[in-house]
Amino acid sequence: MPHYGRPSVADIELVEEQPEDLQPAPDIEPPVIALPLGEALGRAEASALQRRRASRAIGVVGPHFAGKTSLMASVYEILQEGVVAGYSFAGSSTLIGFEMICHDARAASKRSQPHTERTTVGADVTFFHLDLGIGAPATITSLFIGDRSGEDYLTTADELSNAAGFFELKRADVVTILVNGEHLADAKLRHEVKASTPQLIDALVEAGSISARQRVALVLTKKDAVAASAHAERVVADFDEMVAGVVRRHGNLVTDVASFVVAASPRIANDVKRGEGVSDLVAYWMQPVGAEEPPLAQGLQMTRMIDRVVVDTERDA
Ligand SMILES: Nc1nc2c(ncn2[C@@H]2O[C@H](COP(=O)(O)OP(=O)(O)O)[C@@H](O)[C@H]2O)c(=O)[nH]1
Ligand SMILES: [Mg+2]
Repeated sequence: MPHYGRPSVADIELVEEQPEDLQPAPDIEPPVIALPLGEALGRAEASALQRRRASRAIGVVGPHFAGKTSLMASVYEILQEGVVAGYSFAGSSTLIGFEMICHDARAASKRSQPHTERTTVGADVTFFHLDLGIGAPATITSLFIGDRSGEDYLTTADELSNAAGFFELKRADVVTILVNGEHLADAKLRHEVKASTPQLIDALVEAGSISARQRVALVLTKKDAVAASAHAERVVADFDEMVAGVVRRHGNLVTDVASFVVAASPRIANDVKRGEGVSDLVAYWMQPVGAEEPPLAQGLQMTRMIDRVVVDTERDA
């Protein structure tokens, strides 16, 4: 049900779900440089591609199992289905990498038991790359999303020197921190999540990995699990408190702090849709940096967190 004058996740999803022939023609010029259809990029390759055209660098941070890989798969997936936050898919040099993680995510959502993920623990950071087009004639911006194994980040709170090496965060336009919603809803794991997330963020700030000129996105993952839990409201309150704490402690340092709720790869059969909330995050990632012209009014507006998790799923019940 669209609410005119008050953009929400529901409106964005309606646009995405239009049949392909109703969507505006992307009118995108093909990238001039032929792209390899490769796996995730290493540091040098990503840097070379980054110099090619306007780009956004995104660092994704979160403990193992928070949903980092699923989130990246979901960004690729929703772009294959249609226009996301005004942007159309215009190419990628990490197509094979995306196809691999999407395959894994689809397989995982059919399994009842969690599986071991593909990311190699201890490996150096790898980047996924997407070219996104907007407007006619299309302006293309490259999006680079850094993926490092969860364990490297888990140890960060203890080892500040480790964080100093996280160059992909230092160079990121948006540092994206994932909070495992399923764990936050779990009575046994809740306290650990509530303690470790702020610790991780403080450590990254202290190490200079999060600094001025950057924006911070806090993302509550596994919305389906949160909505299905008996403690959905408490999870939302806990997450809100975490966000408020980050704003309080680091709001003066960073350019902006925003929060999101996503379901990249839902497993629970409720009203939460696959990829829900991900387009809002993409819109935030793509926001102009520095003196750049804004590509298009995004109309992105934050809904109260509680509405995004609880009311959304109960409204149709
Ligand atoms: N219920 C639920 N599970 C999810 C969601 N997204 C990811 N997962 C599961 O969470 C586990 C960890 O996800 P993964 O993306 O590998 O996390 P990573 O270790 O941070 O890269 C996998 O079993 C995923 O299937 C979601 O939206 N809902
Ligand atoms: Mg992973």
